Amino acid sequence: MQPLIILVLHGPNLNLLGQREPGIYGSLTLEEINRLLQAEGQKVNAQVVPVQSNHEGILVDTIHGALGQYQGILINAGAYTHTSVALRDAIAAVNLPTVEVHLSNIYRREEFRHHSYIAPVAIGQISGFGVQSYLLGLQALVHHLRKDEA
Ligand code: CA2
Repeated sequence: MQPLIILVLHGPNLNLLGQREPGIYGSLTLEEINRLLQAEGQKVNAQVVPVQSNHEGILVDTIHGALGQYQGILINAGAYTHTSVALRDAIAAVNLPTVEVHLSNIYRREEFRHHSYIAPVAIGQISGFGVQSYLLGLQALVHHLRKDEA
């Protein structure tokens, strides 16, 4: 089984996890989520490399830099999910298999969160399961990549 390298991208404000709004986003910090993802990755021979930024351009640059370095992308674009054509175009440009995840169920929240610019360029989306959204998203991405390998 070939080792996979997965880029995990966290968008704006997710660095505040565990410190505010635990009712919506849970009580785990981003560091704790990253550690859980790395442990999950180890089980399936995938190295997980997390990056968080509050800046759209840095996220775009990081996606560009992923080409040739990573086999897939797991992304929670945060609020940029609902606003960023630039992130969507970057994902489409690198054409790496990408899974979109959200801690909260974006379809049970305000109307403006119901639309994702990322969804049409992702292989799938998992929303509403807290930290499990990330872990399920990683499993789905690895499963998709291994299927391509076979
Ligand atoms: O549910 C998700 O994962 C979201 O991507 C989170 C974004 C939100 O804009 C999306 O609609 C859904 C917001 C992340 C903000 O994270 C915070 C964490 C702690 C305190 C305040 C914000």
